[in-house]
Amino acid sequence: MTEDEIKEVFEEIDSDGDGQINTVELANYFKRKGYQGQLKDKVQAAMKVDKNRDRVINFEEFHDMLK
Ligand SMILES: [Ca+2]
Ligand SMILES: [Ca+2]
Repeated sequence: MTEDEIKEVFEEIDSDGDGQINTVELANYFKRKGYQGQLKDKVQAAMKVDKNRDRVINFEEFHDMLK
C-alpha cells in the first residue's frame, strides 16, 4: 500500500475526521464493508494496533498495521 492509499483508508474509517479512529468508527466501517461475523471480536482484533492504549487508533498506529 502506498502512503496515499493508507491515508485514504484511514480517512474513510475516521468518519468524524478528528484524526483518530475509535471503536465505534471501526464497527461502523466493518458494517459498511458488509462484515457478517462478530463485530466486537473484529474491533477488538483491530484495536491491537493501539500501542499507547488510549482506546483510539491514530494515523501512526494505523500506518504500522498496514505497512
Ligand atoms: Ca474519529
Ligand atoms: Ca492509540
